Amino acid sequence: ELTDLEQLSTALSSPNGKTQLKTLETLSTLGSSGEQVLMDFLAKSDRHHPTWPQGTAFLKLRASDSSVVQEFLNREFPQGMVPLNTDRDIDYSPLQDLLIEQKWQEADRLTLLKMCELAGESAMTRKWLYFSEVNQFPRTDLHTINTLWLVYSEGKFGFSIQREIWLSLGKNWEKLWPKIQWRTGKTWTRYPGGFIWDLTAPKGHLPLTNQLRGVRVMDSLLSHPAWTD
Ligand code: UYC
Repeated sequence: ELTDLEQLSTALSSPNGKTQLKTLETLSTLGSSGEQVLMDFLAKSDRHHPTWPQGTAFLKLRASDSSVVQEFLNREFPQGMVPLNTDRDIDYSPLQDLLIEQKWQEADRLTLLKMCELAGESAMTRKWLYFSEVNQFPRTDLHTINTLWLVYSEGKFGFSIQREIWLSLGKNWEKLWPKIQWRTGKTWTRYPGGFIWDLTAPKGHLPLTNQLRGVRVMDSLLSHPAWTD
């Protein structure tokens, strides 16, 4: 007969995201025995390919005041759950820090700056991107940025999520905007105050890509080969 904790431990690997989220929430209310299950879950997880339940478990453990938990996190995951792989020597640790702290608006701005850094010096001065620069982004770095957003947002935010929604709408931008709440009726959502800067936002709401100069940058991001191999 399985104990309740064993059942919860098994449910962490459920194929159903809602079940996983509920289980993570339940475990985080059970004190040290729940924390032990969450630590075991992280300890046996694939560190090279973290997914959002690991990120959520990490965030729940991080909020604990237990020194056992804090020592475990400092020892095993001193920088967070996401390996910061880069082909262009970019430091994504400030972005990981902001996302761990759930500072969504600052993380959104830093995401653009890091992509400008990725594009090169002229983009860093310009502070916005050409679609031709986005096309040349290394897959590695786009994966790192996307995984950071996914893992710390319960799987809600990131370019790959926006891409899935966009594909499900037949690549129709006019259908995408209301779906991710970037437009309501005829009204564009105003930056920054109109956007929702927390996890109550609809799936795919963040990160933002300004549409002032058209859809080509967003098209390059969502069509990038990073998402198909
Ligand atoms: N803004 O409306 N946006 C800005 C968005 C549009 C505009 C920044 C997103 C529509 C101007 C970000 C949407 C539009 C500025 C975003 C949105 C418009 C600005 C700051 C929903 C008018 C001042 C970073 C699609 C009808 C800056 C940056 C400037 C800024 C994001 C106007 C992140 C997702 C078509 C005038 N908007 N933007 O990129 O360049 O500047 O003058 O998308």
